[in-house]
Amino acid sequence: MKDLSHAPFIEELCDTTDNMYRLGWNERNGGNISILLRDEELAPYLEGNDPILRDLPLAVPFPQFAGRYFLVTGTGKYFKNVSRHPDVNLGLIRISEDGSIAHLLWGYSQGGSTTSEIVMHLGAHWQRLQVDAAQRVVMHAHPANTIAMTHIHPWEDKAFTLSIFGTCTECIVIFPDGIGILPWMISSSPSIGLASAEKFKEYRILVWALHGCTVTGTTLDEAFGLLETVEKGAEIYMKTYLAPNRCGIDIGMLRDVAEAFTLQVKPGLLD
Ligand code: 2HA
Ligand code: ZN
Repeated sequence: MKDLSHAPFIEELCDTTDNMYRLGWNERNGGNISILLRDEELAPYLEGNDPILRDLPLAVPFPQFAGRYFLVTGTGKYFKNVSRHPDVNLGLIRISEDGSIAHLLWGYSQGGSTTSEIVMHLGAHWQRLQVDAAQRVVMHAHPANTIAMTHIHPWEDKAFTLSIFGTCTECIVIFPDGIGILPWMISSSPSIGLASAEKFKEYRILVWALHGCTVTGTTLDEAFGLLETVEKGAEIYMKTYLAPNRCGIDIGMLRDVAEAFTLQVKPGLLD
């Protein structure tokens, strides 16, 4: 395997982790990203019979991804450090034939493994690919306002989505398919991974109560933009929800936006 450090997909991931860190979404080792790489973007870096550096067992097997390559942030690694040392903080894995092992081909050069949320990532990739074959990015972060909102708002998909839609006009335009919420669960567990995968059948955006937010996208930019817009809505919500003269965007106004922009709003959301 040739050195991937300057591959375009690594450089883009480094820019993204830098931006996420500077926005305060990924403190310490918080957050994780995975990208399902296309064979053609990886081909220039493969050398035929690339040696497996280490085998990393998966708690839940994903035979449906046998032979597929993922670029994944490492467990315990800091987003703050990814761009300076991509080979330490990122790993390129290939899923084994039976789906139970991630073969490490590059990265995690000072030890370590894939993100602790790998079951959620692989589950989310699989479910979103069934909906849209172009979706290749799963991005998890801890944006403060989104988490804060889950302290004061019911954990209910439709109500949470409408509260965010009510904050600024752009939200319904950017994610008319809404936001799913998972009640508080132990993070990094196979059970939160599998429960999340269920929600990703329906949503591209999943808020984990009292923890953070995960989005899926076709590109890093698209996923980043979703997170950014959810967090902007949550910030406005947190700044205004106690104001006695708060107005907000009501259902009638949301219907007008949906019509003006011919949005594919999730059925039932604006009823
Ligand atoms: O990577 O964000 O959810 C640390 C986490 C766990
Ligand atoms: Zn997290």
